[in-house]
Amino acid sequence: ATKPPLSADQIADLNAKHVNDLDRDYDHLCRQLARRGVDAEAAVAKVAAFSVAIPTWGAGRGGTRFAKFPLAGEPTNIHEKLQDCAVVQQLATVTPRVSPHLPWDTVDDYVGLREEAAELGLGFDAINSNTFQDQAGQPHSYATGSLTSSDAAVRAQAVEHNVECIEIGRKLGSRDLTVWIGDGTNFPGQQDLGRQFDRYLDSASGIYAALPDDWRMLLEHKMYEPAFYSTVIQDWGTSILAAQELGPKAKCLVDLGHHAPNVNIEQIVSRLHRFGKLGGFHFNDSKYGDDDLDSGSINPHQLFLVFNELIEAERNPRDGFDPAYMIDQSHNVTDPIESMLVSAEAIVQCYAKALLVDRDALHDAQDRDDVTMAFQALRRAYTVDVTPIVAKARVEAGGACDVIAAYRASGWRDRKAQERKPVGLGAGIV
Ligand code: PSV
Ligand code: MN
Ligand code: MN
Repeated sequence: ATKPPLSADQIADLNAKHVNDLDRDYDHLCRQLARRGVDAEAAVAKVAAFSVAIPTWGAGRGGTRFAKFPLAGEPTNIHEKLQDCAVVQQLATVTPRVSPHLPWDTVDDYVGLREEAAELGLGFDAINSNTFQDQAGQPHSYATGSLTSSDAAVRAQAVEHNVECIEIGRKLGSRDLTVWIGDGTNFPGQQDLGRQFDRYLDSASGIYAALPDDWRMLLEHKMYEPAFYSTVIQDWGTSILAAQELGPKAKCLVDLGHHAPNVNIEQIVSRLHRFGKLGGFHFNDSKYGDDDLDSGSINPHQLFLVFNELIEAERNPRDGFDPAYMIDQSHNVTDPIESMLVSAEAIVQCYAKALLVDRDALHDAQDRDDVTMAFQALRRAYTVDVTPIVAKARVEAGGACDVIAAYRASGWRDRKAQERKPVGLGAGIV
């Protein structure tokens, strides 16, 4: 039996205040949408089936390279992080899986960790490997890069770490390995750009060879940082070339913050899908670079347009369509649980809006080159307040009508501030 951290009765009590209003708002929206020929109940069913994984590292206060400001009661180990993720899942009901990062989440007993998560109502999603930092006791440094280092012993160590991540992932019940490397150069001439990529392909094929049949290797690109002159896996072009070279189990992962400014990310989604290579997503938002801000906080329209492409992709599957959806954010100034709650809600809202697009009208307008009506098909869906649809699906799944109010009423963080050991200053900067 699961042992959820919050009391289900308390959530139901809090919901009792809202259910009449919610039903009225939902009925009104259903009637409004029905006039347009849109089925709100179908959207609720799709929303109820949607889920997005949350990152273990998102459960703690993040930091910048300048400072981290700890929060009283924040989790300091994987066990406490799982508890906080379980709180998010209980209230939001769309985040049933957690994505771990290794070696940050190292434990002695992974089978036990899987059982512990299951008791909290959680499973595990993609395993993230980490060869972008040195770890205590590791024989070789990643100062010269990892999978692409000019030093064969360093490359072997980085491959071995990824293979170990797969082994750990099997124990946890994961089926994806996400590989992001920080390798690149800071000076022109520092490395040969071609040979560096050759070394990547060679190392990556060593990892690929260790993948079980039902696993995928998700290649995550990022334009820059920590390397500032060139990055080996810098964009979706390099990513898809590598994925094609490696084989069918290699796919591309799109992190919304990892592109040049103003890049059309929804078009990248469409392109990757066209060639069966869209493997996963890291949701976040950004203003300037890889800011890892809360999803939908800066550009919710972009998030909607991304989901619009994802729905088109789902309707036209190529090579299967099963992207691993995950939040990848750094919560520097908020309670991480609150950020994950509102981010999950923002993601589902954009998905729900994209579900409301009248696709026949859109495709018809596109075929007739009616630019105004094609854009109107998107605009009409985007401007709908889908709060009742999303809340309805959540309450029916046992979650909270108002996620933040319920979380605050639970007193969770204050209780944890009494129980958990304080975080040391400067600890855990990532
Ligand atoms: C790199 O910026 C990244 O987006 C990758 O997904 C890493 O695993 C994560 O951030 C680390 O915080
Ligand atoms: Mn990411
Ligand atoms: Mn990132």
